[in-house]
Amino acid sequence: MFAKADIDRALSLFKSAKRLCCLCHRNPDGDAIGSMTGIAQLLEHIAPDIPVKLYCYDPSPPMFSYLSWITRIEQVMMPMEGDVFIFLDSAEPKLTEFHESHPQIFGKDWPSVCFDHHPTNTRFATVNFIVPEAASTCEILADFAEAIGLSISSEIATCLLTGVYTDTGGLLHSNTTPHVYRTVARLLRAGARQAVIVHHVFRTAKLSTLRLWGRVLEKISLSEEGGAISALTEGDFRSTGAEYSELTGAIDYVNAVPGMRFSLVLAERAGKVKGSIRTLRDDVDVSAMAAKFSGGGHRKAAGFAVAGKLVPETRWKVQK
Ligand SMILES: [Mn+2]
Repeated sequence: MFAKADIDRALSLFKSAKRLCCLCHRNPDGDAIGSMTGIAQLLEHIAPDIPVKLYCYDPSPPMFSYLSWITRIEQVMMPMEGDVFIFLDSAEPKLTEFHESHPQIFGKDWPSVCFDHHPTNTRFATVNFIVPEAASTCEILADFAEAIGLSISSEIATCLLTGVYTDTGGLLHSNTTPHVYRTVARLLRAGARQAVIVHHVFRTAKLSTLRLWGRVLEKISLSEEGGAISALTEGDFRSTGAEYSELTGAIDYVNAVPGMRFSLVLAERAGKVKGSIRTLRDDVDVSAMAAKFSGGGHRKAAGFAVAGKLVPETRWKVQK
């Protein structure tokens, strides 16, 4: 699955580092957090004497507090000479939000290794493990550990299974391949705490989240193009007391309306409108729709962000 030359290069980069700096995308999801805490602990075995740092622009959602190493994630980063960066689940530098403050770490002159499953990955790192067929970055890391003959501890398995579960919607999305199930089997055998993950990730919701999702659902409208569309203003977030990150997952319910070509959830955030698009259909490519707004993603799940705000539009017609 991986080229031996890439594995050798990555391992020698890991072992030659002064510090190993793991970095995932901002607004981290279960795959970003799971892959970052998972690789950090694998690196401890690969290069035992080298300090491992974990960075994310935004704090981890509290639901992942059961993961080991979660408290070691820092939001302020100070790259130093000799650092080797490990990028997780990030298709391009700007998704980490460190691209403007620390552009140097994304250049070919700075040694780095990237693990990612997004087909839009720009291969910006020195060594790239990009596997678009993988449903999650955590799945790639499980294979990487196997490829280099590392056994996975129960703690690491819990981190990796978290990403496998969240990026497949609890093994329900169409990206849930036989290989995903094989990975799940391996991680469970390694002692992944499945019940803990299910409880925290799928069976726990704050009151503000439920109220926000209520807004999403009551505001669904159907467009002439066959889209189920909902839109949340900053006022919706204010009045429900929900954070932007609490929107994650709501779109799956919008996507449940029968007969639609796609679903779209728009949300205002800090002068931008962010859009998430999903489809259940094979003949619709939502990453192409997102690309029209300079976004990207997968055929069945994509997103974009444009500057501006949401303005309601009411259409009236005469009924005879
Ligand atoms: Mn992912």
